[in-house]
Amino acid sequence: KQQQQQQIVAGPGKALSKACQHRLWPEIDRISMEQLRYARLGVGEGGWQLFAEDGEMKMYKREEEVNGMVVDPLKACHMVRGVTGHEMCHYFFSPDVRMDWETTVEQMTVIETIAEDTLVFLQVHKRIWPASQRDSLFWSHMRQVPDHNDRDGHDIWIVCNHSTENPDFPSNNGKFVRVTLTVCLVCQTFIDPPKDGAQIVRDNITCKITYCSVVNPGGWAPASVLRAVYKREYPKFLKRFTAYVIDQCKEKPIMF
Ligand code: 18C
Repeated sequence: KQQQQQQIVAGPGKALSKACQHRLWPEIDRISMEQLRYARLGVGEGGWQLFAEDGEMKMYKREEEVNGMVVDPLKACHMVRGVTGHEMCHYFFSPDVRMDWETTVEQMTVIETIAEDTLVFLQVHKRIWPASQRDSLFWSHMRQVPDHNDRDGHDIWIVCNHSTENPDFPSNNGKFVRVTLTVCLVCQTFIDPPKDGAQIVRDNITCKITYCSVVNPGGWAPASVLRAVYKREYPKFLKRFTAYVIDQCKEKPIMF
């Protein structure tokens, strides 16, 4: 219990998530922290292959199949100037802006608000012809975690999305095939201190992001088509999402 509480406390004066009373909390806490550790491992070991690169954005995958279905894990690293980790995670988590940047989603519903930092989403994705249309049902949790390696005391922000079940929204109900997913976005803020103690402006901040994803298509789909979709959609997502956050933040006060 004490160990669990240490993980939940985000930092001095920061409260426990109100989600900690919920039946899903042990799973949410465990998977979010596992994903944080996994994201922080480098790509030097573990058979990661670079498959897309654009400036500082690098995307790696491992080719994996389960029962003949492609489930290639993906890990992407990027440095984004002018925004903080809190800002990146805020826009990734918030349902209010999901449809502004997300291009794989046709319809999004929040089916449960567990707490202000923990929601359950049902999403219907765009159909890729000739495969069946997919949907996904997942909890999404956002958290600030102290970074013990950062002497300046900047926290890490994480959003973790992980598939769940809900009897009111059964899977494979005849209309859609349900994909399962585990996704995390982990962000660290770096500040280049301005000279003479001047105020920190957006030019002084850089955000290091790591995005990890494993999606199981839930039903058979041709491996070559799936890998082509991955190769097109992941770089498109990361470029579009980071550009969106930069644009949203540029005239706003910095949210540390
Ligand atoms: O992480 C991202 N978004 C989050 C918020 O929405 C959340 C969502 C994860 C997406 C899960 C993948 C759903 C696949 C649905 C089908 C693909 C539609 C493509 C439409 C193209 C116009 O965590 C950002 C997600 C970034 C994009 C991921 C693309 C992954 C493709 C996986 C394909 C799996 C099944 C495809 C089925 C049939 C293909 C022949």
